[in-house]
Amino acid sequence: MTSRRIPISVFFPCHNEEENIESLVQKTLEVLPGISDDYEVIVVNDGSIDKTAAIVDSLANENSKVRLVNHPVNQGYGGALQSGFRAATKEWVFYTDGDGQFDITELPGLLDLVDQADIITCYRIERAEAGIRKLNSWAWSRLVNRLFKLNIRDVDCAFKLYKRKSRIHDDPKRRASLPPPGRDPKRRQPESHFPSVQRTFQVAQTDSVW
Ligand SMILES: Nc1nc2c(ncn2[C@@H]2O[C@H](COP(=O)(O)OP(=O)(O)OP(=O)(O)O)[C@@H](O)[C@H]2O)c(=O)[nH]1
Ligand SMILES: [Mg+2]
Repeated sequence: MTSRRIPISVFFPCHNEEENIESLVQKTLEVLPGISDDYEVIVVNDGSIDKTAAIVDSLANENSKVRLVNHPVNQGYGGALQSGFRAATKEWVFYTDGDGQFDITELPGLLDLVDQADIITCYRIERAEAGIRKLNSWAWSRLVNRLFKLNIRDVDCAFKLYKRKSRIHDDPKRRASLPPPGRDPKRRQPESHFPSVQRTFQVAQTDSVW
């Protein structure tokens, strides 16, 4: 694994996650010092009617690296993501779901790719979904990929790392060192370079165990 360290904001969209959020934040605070000297953990509480906000408030009082962004009224998952991105202040921004469905200890593995990509988006090796959810998910991914001329294997995977300012294509030396477009059979390598977003972003995909 890389010894690369990055400034990073980690955020979690949360709606009624009183049973999960404390352990997720604590686990994250154990993981982040291993990959960063400059980090923050943001919880976006999206109009929860349980104790999510109170729990995060008390975590924030104990640790200045923890912040609560509060939506008094539910704005939905997309609204919570927007708030998380707006609140994040570090060079790299990572988010995953506040229910702890994904394993935050897999985050350090993504750092292998930060020198080659602006967006590192994971895909689930095993999906626990079945039936209509699986079909919905498949159709949604096809639609998004078709509309935006992308080739993202698992659009819905909530385990993503973004570089705040993506300018690596402006740097000819870095561009020259990147592997050629196309599928790369090795995991944790850029899988493809997407023509429609290539001017702005370099996208890499890697696995995440669910
Ligand atoms: N901001 C926001 N987040 C929500 C809302 N509903 C759920 N969430 C959060 O979004 C994340 C994903 O929601 P889930 O209900 O786990 O959805 P899912 O992962 O597709 O479904 P499960 O398989 O049941 O876990 C969790 O972190 C929730 O707290 C909402 O209305 N607003
Ligand atoms: Mg979930």
